[in-house]
Amino acid sequence: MSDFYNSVKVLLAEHEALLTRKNAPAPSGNGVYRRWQHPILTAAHAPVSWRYDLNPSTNPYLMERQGVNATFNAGALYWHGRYILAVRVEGDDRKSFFAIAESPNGVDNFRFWDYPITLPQTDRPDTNVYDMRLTRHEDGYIYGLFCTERKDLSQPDDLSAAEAQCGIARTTDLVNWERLPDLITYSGQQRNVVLHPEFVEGKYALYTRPQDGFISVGKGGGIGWGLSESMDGAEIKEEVIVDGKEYHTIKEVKNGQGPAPIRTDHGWLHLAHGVRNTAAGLRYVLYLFMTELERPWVVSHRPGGHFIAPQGDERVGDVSNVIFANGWIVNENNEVFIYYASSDTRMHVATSSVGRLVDYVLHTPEDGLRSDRSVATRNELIAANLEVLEGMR
Ligand code: M1P
Repeated sequence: MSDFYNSVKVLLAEHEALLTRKNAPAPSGNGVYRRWQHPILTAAHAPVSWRYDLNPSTNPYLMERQGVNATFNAGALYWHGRYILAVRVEGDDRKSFFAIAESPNGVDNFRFWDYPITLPQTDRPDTNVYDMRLTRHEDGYIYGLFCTERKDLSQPDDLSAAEAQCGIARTTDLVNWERLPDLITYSGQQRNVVLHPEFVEGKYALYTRPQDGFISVGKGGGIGWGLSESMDGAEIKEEVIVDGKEYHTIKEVKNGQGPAPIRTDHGWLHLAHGVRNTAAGLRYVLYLFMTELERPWVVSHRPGGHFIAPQGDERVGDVSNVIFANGWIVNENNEVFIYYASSDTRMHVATSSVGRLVDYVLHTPEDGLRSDRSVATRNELIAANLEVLEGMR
């Protein structure tokens, strides 16, 4: 018996060592943001009590009974001075659920709360839920918008045929969640739906991602925008496209809004993901853009190319070559914590500041959509730099 409890103590000590490991910024960056060296959350960060049965009479071999496969795609919130993530935790059974993890400094020591979120169901239960975006809305609630996935009943013989829609829940304490009816839109399916933090024209404003199919956006796609009178029975009657797909860009196949945008003096700063196809499969990267303060559905700045792309170990995981983000935090010092997941497997952080990100968005050239224009834009930079270097001699 004492052997069993000694083994439990070893498990707990190893887990504690992982959770309290100090993180440090990568030795160099690109001036826009700095990656941090260690992933901030992995499957191994899930509490021992979620995975093992710690009772020697029911689990004499101290086996993991309910494994956790991955922790990724977390929504984020700055909450009473703490850095909060609503993490997509995926069990070995492939089912995702949401769990809150909290850190005192935003870069390490993330620790899950004792229990995952208990998400109430609608009269059509979710088969799977994922990718919660947290928005602290000016109406006083914290909203969690997420993808709810269910079997596509119109194709009973195709066991992969699924339907994605936007589920909605809200809370004031992150513990007790009120489930509201799913968003109604007049597009086939929806994923990557995000609530804007402010009322627009007295209505709730949502970023959408209309899509024809479950994986493929088909003729739909782009980051959409629509207004709803209420979040209790939310309905968007008309969607307009804010930022569409574009041939031969990082978002040729599809794109989607990341977290809710950040209000800055220059406009709304947006983080999004773009997807293109390659011989090795889909490649997901992050990009930034800005929209007008008074008209958040109108793009004012569109820096070309990716902002964060998979690098090194980030390239490999359950769905390789994917960087995805649905959470970021601005603290009282205008520092920005970008929480991104790699390859649908683990969570990382990169840090920057509002000033740097705004500078990046305002001054990065747009994608010229042709190689000769890219060369011309680069030549302008080179010519100006050669003069600077000449002056330095
Ligand atoms: O596997 C990559 C991502 O695929 C989906 O994103 P999108 O709808 O833009 O294709 C989501 O399922 C996301 O969770 C996942 O990380």
